[in-house]
Amino acid sequence: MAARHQDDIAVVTDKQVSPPPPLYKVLLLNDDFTPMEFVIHVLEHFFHMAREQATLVMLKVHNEGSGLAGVYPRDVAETKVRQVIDYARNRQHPLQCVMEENE
Ligand code: TYC
Repeated sequence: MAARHQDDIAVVTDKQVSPPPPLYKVLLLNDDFTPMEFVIHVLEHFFHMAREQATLVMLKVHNEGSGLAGVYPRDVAETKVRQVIDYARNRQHPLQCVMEENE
């Protein structure tokens, strides 16, 4: 940030206006083996959904193949994806979680 001094007053001459950082959708993908109750638990625990909303999202994934868990800056989205996959694998569930840029 550039500044000039006029009579001891700092003046910002070229304010940088940055575009907002890109956001990323975190999606859950359907599979034939992960229990529905486990998916609801993941949506409650990692995405802070109420049970009713978590149930609707789980059913959307089950019926349509994918569903939106949340929208976050890149680093948060990456962490969510890793946490969900680690959590599922540690419990022998094949649940898949992916991220894609929110256009
Ligand atoms: N299709 C799974 C079943 O019938 C349920 C399921 C829902 C799995 C959502 C994954 O992301 C998922 N048990």
